[in-house]
Amino acid sequence: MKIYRFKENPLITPLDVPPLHKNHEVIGAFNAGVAEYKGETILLLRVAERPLSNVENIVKAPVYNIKSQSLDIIEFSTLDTEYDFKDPRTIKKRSDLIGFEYLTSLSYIRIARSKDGHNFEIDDEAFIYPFNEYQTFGIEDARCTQIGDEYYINFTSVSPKGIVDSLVVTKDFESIDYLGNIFAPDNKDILIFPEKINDKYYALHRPESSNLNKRDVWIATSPDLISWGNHKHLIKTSEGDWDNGRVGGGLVPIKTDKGWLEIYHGATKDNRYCMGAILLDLEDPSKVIAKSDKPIMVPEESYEKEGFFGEVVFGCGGIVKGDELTMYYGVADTSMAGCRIKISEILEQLD
Ligand code: MAN
Repeated sequence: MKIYRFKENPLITPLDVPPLHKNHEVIGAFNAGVAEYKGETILLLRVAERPLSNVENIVKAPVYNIKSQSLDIIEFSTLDTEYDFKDPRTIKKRSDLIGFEYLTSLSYIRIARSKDGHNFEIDDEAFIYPFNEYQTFGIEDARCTQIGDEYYINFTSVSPKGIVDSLVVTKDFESIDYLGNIFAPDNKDILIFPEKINDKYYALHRPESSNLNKRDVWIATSPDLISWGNHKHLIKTSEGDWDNGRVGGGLVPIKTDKGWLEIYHGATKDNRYCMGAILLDLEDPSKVIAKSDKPIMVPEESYEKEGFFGEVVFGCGGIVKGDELTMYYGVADTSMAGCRIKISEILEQLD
């Protein structure tokens, strides 16, 4: 299977995005949801901003304050033995075996627009910025499902209450209507199918069981996109060498003659993220027809291997034209890249 990475990659880097907050730097413009709107390609970028720190041994955590509608900056000394700063994304309590106490950056969603799918212009303002108590640590990794002329955008909302998935809808990529939190904590990587199947909406989701140390993909149904039930386990991590840590949905499922094609991510226990593929039954997507035993894409290029958090390819959306998928994907938790893949070739690998 051949993957044609765009020669302009990376398409968008943090340097292309001016920070919205004073005394902050943009450290990531990545993991974007994708839509086509009025002939343009829209990327719903996850922009991560970090407070500037010019004092050695100080790490800062930005927290959105709902009351003052501004950021509180909490400071930690790296000499403080109560905390662990090894993972650049988080500040952890050493006494806690799992999880984190704070994030080192605050993410929100900002739009990049393009007429040719290669050259992007970035909006001056945020499109979706934290607006409630579930989002005080930020909002991340949007996915966008078009149903008719409505675009349903779901994203990860992070706060001390946990990691939930929230849903908004837009018709114009200017204003949004908030539809609430659709999956309870901890849950990420929700992918809403683009049409009803036998009169039900379907979504993939990735609950996290810390008791059993499980991060597998599940599937649920809904009459209205808001209440989700009928949860079933879909795919699990494998003993193999590329997805033994976690799996999670990636792109909005693509309808093909052979079934629903889901391009998902798998990560090792030490966080190397690749993309794999599964095929789900057209009439009942809770039935897995095939699963790739090898990844379809691995971090290979320098922009995929090196960055804020290296060895990551993380696709959240794409655009399908006939047999061709243009996938936009986050690289190294830093930038956005693009590639073209033939859907028929992915399906062949699943035979
Ligand atoms: C993980 C990573 C981070 C993210 C947090 C909260 O630690 O995916 O990038 O900010 O989870 O979702």
